[in-house]
Amino acid sequence: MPDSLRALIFDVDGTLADTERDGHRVAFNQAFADEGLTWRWDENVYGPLLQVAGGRERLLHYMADALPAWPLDEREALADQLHRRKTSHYLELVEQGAIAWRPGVVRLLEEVRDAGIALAIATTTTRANVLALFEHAGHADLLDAFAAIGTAENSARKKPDPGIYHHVLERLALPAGQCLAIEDSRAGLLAARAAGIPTVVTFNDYTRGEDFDGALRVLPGLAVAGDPIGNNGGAVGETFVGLADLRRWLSEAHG
Ligand code: XBP
Ligand code: MG
Repeated sequence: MPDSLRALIFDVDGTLADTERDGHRVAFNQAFADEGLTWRWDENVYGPLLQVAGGRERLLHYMADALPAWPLDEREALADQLHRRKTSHYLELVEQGAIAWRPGVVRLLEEVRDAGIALAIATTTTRANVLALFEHAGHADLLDAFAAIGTAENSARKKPDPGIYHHVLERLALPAGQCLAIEDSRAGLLAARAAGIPTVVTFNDYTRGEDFDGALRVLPGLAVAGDPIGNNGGAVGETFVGLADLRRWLSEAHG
């Protein structure tokens, strides 16, 4: 079957785990304190900043307002320094167990792996962050099941640019139509769709309400109360998105 599912490509931040509020955001603030800066990104400030993908890019965006008189090269040097520190704080937080998988994620990863379908990652975050998540949130063994792990280091441009998805498709050596992406944000959805990949959105508190036009399905998560995905006959309880759902949705996408 030319259109059958051959690979499932996961975004990381906000999709595999809710990393932003208690992870990246906290780490940015720790980096600001290290540098003697009074900047603090509370949850309300951080939400809109998430529209800018990439931690370094997010810092530069903020600094354009916070330090308007600084020449660009000095802002870039400070952004690099802050981002290095932020990454090291983030890794410490992950090591301390601050970040957990979103419900239903590990179950789906295992089901897809056991079915012999390729797993992949397409993220704008730093590679070390992805590896640490698997190692310290448990399930380091799952890393072996990933045929491609595309991270910030593999694409100069961040989502919504499709660069990271193109990289992952090339590594997988598969056509976009035989893959399915899972994303949590509009920027991620646009990136995957621009690479031609059918995409399921599992939104979170930061991305709820974004425009997900073009998604194959828009869900509150991979494990949801009630029966929004229609695979348990309407019974109330916890329902997990499984491989059968993904296959069904993908075949719908191909008409
Ligand atoms: C989300 C991002 C990242 C993180 C911070 O990536 O935009 O920038 O917020 O990580 P995705 P870095 O949803 O694609 O996983 O500071 O390492 O960029
Ligand atoms: Mg994301």
